[in-house]
Amino acid sequence: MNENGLPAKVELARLGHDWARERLDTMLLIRAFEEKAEELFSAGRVHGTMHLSIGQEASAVGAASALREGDYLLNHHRGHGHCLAWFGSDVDAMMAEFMGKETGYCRGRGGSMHIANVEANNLGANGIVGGGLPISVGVGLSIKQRKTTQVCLTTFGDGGANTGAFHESLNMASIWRLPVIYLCENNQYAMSMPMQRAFNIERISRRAAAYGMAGVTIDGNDLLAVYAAVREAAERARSGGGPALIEAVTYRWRGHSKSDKQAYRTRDEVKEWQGRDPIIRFAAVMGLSEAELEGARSQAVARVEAAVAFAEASPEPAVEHIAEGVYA
Ligand SMILES: Cc1ncc(C[n+]2csc(CCOP(=O)(O)OP(=O)(O)O)c2C)c(N)n1
Ligand SMILES: [Mg+2]
Repeated sequence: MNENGLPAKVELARLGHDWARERLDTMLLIRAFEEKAEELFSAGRVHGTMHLSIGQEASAVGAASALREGDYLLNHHRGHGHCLAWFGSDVDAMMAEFMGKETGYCRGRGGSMHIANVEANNLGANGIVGGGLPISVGVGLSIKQRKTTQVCLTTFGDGGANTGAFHESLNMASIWRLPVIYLCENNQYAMSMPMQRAFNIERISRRAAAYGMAGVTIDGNDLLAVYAAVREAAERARSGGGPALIEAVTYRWRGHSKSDKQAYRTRDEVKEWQGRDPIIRFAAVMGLSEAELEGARSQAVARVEAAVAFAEASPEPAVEHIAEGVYA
């Protein structure tokens, strides 16, 4: 059953095979991209750090699918999937950014954690936990003053929901009825801190009541559940109904970042969550055979390999331009 009470298969039939296939392909692209990025990082060909969202793909693809071109995205540090699922997504520019090349989204200056695509209203990620939350109030206010029907999707983690910025931002957005969708990707941990030790409530979405906004907890590994929840929130926001808080319950398969030894969780726990793979679950609802899924997976891997070739052939940023974007 999905959020509308419809069996998933009936809901998917309504959305159509092409719609579903596109969503599946985007989830596979994100998975293949991050697996490749991880390999390149280990080989010393991508620098900095990296926060992989492997296992959380349904949240990124489900959310973007429920929105329209022209809407805004404020992303967080675990946001590769959101960038790849967003409007105007370009896997070549994404890989080039990771590899520090001039053809990257931010001309190689941002790297994995700071990818923005302002032309597509992807306003970028933030290295400060909860850092996108106050910005969402500004974006929401701007939309309201311009009287458009845009909305702003703001992503953050369970840890982000325990910052002061979370409380201030949700309160302000609610008072001013701003068209912002707060998508909390509760992946059970903030670095090594388990969610159970950081909250005295079971569901983060309960906090919405304190600010007088709608709040819902959904299965974040179910693309259709994310899609339905974000669509409902977007419809409400576009018609002046104000913000909403969506808690998408999910799990990161990899460590917090590339330096995490993961001493705080067991292999069995990771395995258990891997059994809830959002991609395999969605393919099953689509009724794809194993061979069909493998075919789709190979296409995604080939697309990512082409992006690596593009990035490798791209020039490094020239030294003469080093101060651009630093001084105004
Ligand atoms: C204000 C601030 N405090 C602490 C950190 C260090 N830090 C980086 S990521 C992180 C955990 C974030 O956890 P969560 O919000 O659940 O997102 P997840 O990494 O699980 O996706 C912390 C504490 C930071 N970057 N910014
Ligand atoms: Mg987390």
